[in-house]
Amino acid sequence: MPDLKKTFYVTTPIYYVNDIPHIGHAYSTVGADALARFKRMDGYDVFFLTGTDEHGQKIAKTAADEGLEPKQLADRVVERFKEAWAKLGITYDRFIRTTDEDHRKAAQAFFKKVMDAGFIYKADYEGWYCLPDEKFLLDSEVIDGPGGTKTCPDCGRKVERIKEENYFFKMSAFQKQLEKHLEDNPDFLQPASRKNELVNNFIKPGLADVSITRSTVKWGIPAPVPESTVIYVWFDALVNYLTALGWPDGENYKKFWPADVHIIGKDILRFHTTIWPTALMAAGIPLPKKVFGTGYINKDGKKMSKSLGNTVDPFELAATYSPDAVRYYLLREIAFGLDGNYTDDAFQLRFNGDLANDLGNLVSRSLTMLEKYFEGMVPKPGPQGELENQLAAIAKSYASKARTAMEHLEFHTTLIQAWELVKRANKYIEETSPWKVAKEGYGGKEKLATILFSLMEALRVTALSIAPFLPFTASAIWSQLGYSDDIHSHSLKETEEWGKIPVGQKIAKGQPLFPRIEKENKK
Ligand code: ME8
Repeated sequence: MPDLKKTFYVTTPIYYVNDIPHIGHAYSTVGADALARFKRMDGYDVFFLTGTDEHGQKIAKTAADEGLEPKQLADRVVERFKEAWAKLGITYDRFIRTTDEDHRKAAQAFFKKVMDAGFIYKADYEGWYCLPDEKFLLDSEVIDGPGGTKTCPDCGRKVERIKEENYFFKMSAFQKQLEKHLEDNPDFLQPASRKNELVNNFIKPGLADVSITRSTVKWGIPAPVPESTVIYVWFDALVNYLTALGWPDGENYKKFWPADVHIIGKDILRFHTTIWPTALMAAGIPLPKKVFGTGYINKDGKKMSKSLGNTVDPFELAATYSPDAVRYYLLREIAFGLDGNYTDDAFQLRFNGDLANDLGNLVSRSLTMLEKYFEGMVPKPGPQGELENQLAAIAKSYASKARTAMEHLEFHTTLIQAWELVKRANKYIEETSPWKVAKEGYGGKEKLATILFSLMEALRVTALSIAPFLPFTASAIWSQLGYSDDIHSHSLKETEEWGKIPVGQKIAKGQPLFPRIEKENKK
């Protein structure tokens, strides 16, 4: 029997190793992880790629400034990324490094393919280069800076004038084809709000040919040409999405390409929607289905930067409060395509409100009552009434709503939907007042059993619903409910099956999931 499972390929940017992981890197990676986990639970065979971008002038310079060889710097920083992702529960299938041997081969083969197709030529490059962005800029693009200098239109930093004999990719040949692709595939570039700006500013005015080698840079993959020159870092980095699948002949390439979504930040949307698709066209390779550009996270309304000293360390936050609190903040507070803000106050509000009050209390109150009234054993319920039907209806409607929201990477909407059940269950406790039923005996033990059974069901469905987003918390709820297997091997479909928790299952109440942050403990 052929394997008929649907496949899903999701990627993050590969991060430069000149910086240690910060909350911006965590943002795109946590988003990709939530999506990968969601799709796995929804029955897809998923390949989730992340990694590091290790070549180029910027890395060479940072390494030299620190008295290291570039590879030594990369080896050191890669460990920081891997540790960070382990702490945040990131379930990548491959961590690619552009210094990996298979990537060197793939980047060279890709270059050669585009050259053999006739889209690479040699010429002089004279123009501007933005080192922090590793980006060539035209005279018309740079901005006048202080003292006759020129600055980068994107990052605002000083650009340098370079003159090199390089190889160029004939991107201009794909103008019409790219425009048509964008028209025919409205979902290719998301969110839609970023599309107009990109098309009007960079595509419609005309695609310029782009230099894809650097003859004055030593740290890179040697280009497959007679001269000794390296492949331009972006023409090397983008190919990582193919390398990871074993392009051109690998089984995974046949299985997973084209990528379902490249998740990236808005800063690099232009590379992913101009050079990348046109180079793929030149090489005769199908285009990814979607490129999703996230917004930027600012700190207290200001751009985060090392020089301003206002970067947020997500791993310190994770160590203090829990990795899931960080994941939840990133996915719930900010709509994935929009710019967002980190503030300690907003973090505390989300933590104390949604996590401690709503979710944490629901779990602890419900399990405490089950221990008290039924010796910690899930009781056989009596007939369902109107209130139970309402709870069940909310639970059953989650999966299809979540699927729709996740198609557009609307993590915050999906979490709002998951919280509908949490909130409704909390209200159900107030409405049914199980402590009164127990004390006054009306409705009898059967009524009490129905209430507690329904609450256990609400917790079961909640644990499954939040599993892609708060994986550690979901596992904790699952084992407190008495399950001994791994919640992450379960299916989204089970959220639609009300009444599934086994009668007689013994729960094991644990520590509070989210102890409130009190003002004096505030960081
Ligand atoms: O650009 N808010 O790597 P990079 C949100 N190597 N996201 C942020 C962020 C912030 N403040 N800061 C960074 C590169 N990011 C290339 C990519 S891909 C083939 C090569 C995230 O280390 C965002 O996703 O500069 C952005 O696109 C990415 O980190 C840039 O990481």
